[in-house]
Amino acid sequence: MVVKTVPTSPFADQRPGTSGLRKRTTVFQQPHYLENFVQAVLDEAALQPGQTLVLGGDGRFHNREAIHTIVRMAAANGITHVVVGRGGLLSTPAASHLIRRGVNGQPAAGGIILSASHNPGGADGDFGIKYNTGNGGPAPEAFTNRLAERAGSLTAYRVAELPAFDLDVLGTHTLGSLTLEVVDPVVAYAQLMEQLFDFGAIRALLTRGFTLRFDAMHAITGPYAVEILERRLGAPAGTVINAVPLPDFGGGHPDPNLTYAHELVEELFGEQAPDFGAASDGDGDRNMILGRRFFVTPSDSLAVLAANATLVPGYREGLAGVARSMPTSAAVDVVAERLGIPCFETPTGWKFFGNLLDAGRITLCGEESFGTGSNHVREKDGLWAVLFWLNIVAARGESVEQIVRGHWAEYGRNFYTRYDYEAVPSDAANAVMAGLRAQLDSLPGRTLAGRVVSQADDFAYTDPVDGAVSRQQGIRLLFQDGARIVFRLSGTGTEGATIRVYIESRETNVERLGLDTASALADLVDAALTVSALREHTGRSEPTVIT
Ligand code: G16
Repeated sequence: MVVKTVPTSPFADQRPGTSGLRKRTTVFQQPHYLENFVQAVLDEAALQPGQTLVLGGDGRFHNREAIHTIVRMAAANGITHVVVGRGGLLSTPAASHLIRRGVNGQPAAGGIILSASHNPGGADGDFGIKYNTGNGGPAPEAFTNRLAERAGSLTAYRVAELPAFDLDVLGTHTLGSLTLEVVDPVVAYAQLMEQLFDFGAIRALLTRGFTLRFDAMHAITGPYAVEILERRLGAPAGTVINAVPLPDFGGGHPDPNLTYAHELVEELFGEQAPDFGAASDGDGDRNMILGRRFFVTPSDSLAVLAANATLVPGYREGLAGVARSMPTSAAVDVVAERLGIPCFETPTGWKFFGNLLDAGRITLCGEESFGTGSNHVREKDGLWAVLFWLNIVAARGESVEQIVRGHWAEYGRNFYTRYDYEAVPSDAANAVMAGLRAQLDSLPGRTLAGRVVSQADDFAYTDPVDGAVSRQQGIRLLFQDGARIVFRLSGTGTEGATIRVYIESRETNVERLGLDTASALADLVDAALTVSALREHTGRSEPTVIT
């Protein structure tokens, strides 16, 4: 096997964000750009001969070329065993499962996942790459910090000349000292789902005429959803729409929210609406849940799953604890308190749940950004959330809307919305955050939107398991009545900055539980925009997306 050492110049922008390195595809197509970062990952991961690396991506434009390059670099760096999904495809949760489960009972040492998640794909879209460690979860911050330093100082990378190999042929390929195993991307994941959920009850629900629609948005979950929902659970053919993964996601934006999943939303809010609708994102880890003419906020979804977990076989024994990211509404906190279990508040980013899951301190976790998951893998999991909901619907014999309204009646309601201002010039976004930071000391005690600010801070988190500290994770304005306004800059965008404003109020008055979210939160939205001077700093009068 011939190994070439290729001189390279370091790239200053190879610092992973909330979830790996995400850039324009054209940035990744620059000579040596991908290779430079992959070399840093392989150096930092330091796999030993005999250890297994899992490799796969969401199938977006450039996925296949990148997989070929990474296989050749893995071989050149002494890795002897790579497991890759057929066609170079693996959803993010399936990759996490494969790392944990490994092959032949031997867990993998880590995995490389190619995805820019919900960001558009294609030659003009985005591309991304991240490393997951042996627990199946995104590498922790300490790792990604070291990685960024290494990528920023590399002067050469190694790549092997290998015989041609075909990613579409299942089985073992021997390539010099490397064994490349091409596996079916769906089977192991589908088996895991069958272990967790009552497929019999869901099948019976569908047989009784319960109708559902799943929008795979031409992204990775198509084959998974067809196999699980249509083949294993018996939903009619065509239940899964936009089921064929395409390199540019059919020109769409594979983000399962009310704005981008509009085809599904129109059907679920139309005359002939099915009973249940769901969508997932580019790499299959996000989910949106809809009932007939009813939207479930991700924060409420997490709370409902926690409250009903013991109806599901995989969680029948109850939950050790729950966690949510700081900007996620406190709806799940109320459930945790009622159940007498701990509830952790972490910074945004799935990597922060890893230690809590590994230590057995939580079973379920979730985020406002359409992500829910559990200890079954170390990523959020879109289809898992859909199956969890279907299992609950089957067990309770109620509609999605009845379940959520019943939940509000029992636990109170956390009205919740998020305003995103995308592609804002970085200077303007930084000015918004700096302006807020400058007011932190003077805000407590002030009245905004008729409510008294009880605390204002820049969220910092100390990991309860390893003591690692993460600072500057978002500006919080906490109100005496439980309302909150949070400001942060996204760590996943690729153009300028994205300002996220998260707004929440708590309601227990039964007369007001059914209010429309926009009117319930209107005064807090006004207060948020005023106190941050967001319109003045950015010149934006409207957000790009409201969820
Ligand atoms: C990633 C992270 C999530 C995070 C989301 C949004 O999800 O894994 O934990 O909530 O980004 O992050 P930000 O607000 O910084 O843009 P995904 O689905 O994009 O991989």
